Amino acid sequence: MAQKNQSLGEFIIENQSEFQYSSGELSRLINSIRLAAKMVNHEVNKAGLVDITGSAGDINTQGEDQQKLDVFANNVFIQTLTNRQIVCGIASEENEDFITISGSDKNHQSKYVVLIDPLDGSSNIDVNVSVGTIFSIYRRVTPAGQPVQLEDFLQPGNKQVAAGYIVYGTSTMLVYTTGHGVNGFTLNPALGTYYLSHPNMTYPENGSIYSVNEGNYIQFPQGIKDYIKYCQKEEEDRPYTSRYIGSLVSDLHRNMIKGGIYMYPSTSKTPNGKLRLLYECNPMAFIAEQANGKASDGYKRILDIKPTALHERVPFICGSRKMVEKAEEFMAAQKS
Ligand code: AHM
Ligand code: MG
Repeated sequence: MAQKNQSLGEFIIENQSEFQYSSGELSRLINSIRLAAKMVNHEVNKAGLVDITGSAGDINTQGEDQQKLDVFANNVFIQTLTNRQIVCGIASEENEDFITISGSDKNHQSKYVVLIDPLDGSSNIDVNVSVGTIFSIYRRVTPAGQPVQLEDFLQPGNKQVAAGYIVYGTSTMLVYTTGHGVNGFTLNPALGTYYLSHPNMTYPENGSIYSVNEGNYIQFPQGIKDYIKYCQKEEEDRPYTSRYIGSLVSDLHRNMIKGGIYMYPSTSKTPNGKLRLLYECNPMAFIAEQANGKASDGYKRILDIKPTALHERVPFICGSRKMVEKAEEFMAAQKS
């Protein structure tokens, strides 16, 4: 039973049995992510000092290379997961190809693969705006004991066993699901411990916030244009408020708490939108559904899409259930 103020470590142990395979492996994996996220958080919080201590590409005072934060985050997550011998493969938005965790045969016995966007929205770092990490975990489909294959990563989102995000914001929060609802933990930086602050998070069924890059408006499909006009129309519960940070994790986190819809549709220049199915859309869609929300490409459920490539992109509409359904109605009305 989730108790407010419980630490994440306690929560993981207590809820381990909820997971159908319950060997403790998944719990250890989430624990590793928690640790890596603390290291990234520490670095993100110092980002404003870059101008004082030297910028990426420089050598710092200790004679170490300054890394760009997204490269740093990528390395931290990969190294933490690799060193703990907890996964058999990792795919990252930052890497062209997936990584096979090689070494002893014991490593290959691991059943899980992790897909990760180590630092999403990293263009926001220079201006002190929140960024995030997104992760997604699957059981491999090829036999354990062998090197992982591409098919272990190209599974539809409905096969995820866990997914989550970390938002490095005014506070740092880790939010995740193992398919039994969504829980949010806030980091107490003085103690270095995450505490359960948002038990059983749910999207309000309806909301009044819409989040979209309206600079792309003229390139949007007609259905999205019509839906945006609907959001802006003066009616009993409208116009809705427009809020767009341009940092997926923060935009979705706010909308989950307050009620809202996030859209990154196709544009005439980018027919598949911008966001990546495996690293961004699937984990966020799993969380949204677990929180009574909905995620769609405009016509169908994100989690049912069968991926064909690691870095595949997809139009993404995610948020309060009734709002996403309304956007889908507008899309359907324009479908030729
Ligand atoms: P990134 O993975 O290169 O950081 O891009 C993803 C980000 C999301 O966080 C955000 O929602 C979106 O890109 C913003 O894109 P745009 O600036 O085109 O609105
Ligand atoms: Mg990203």
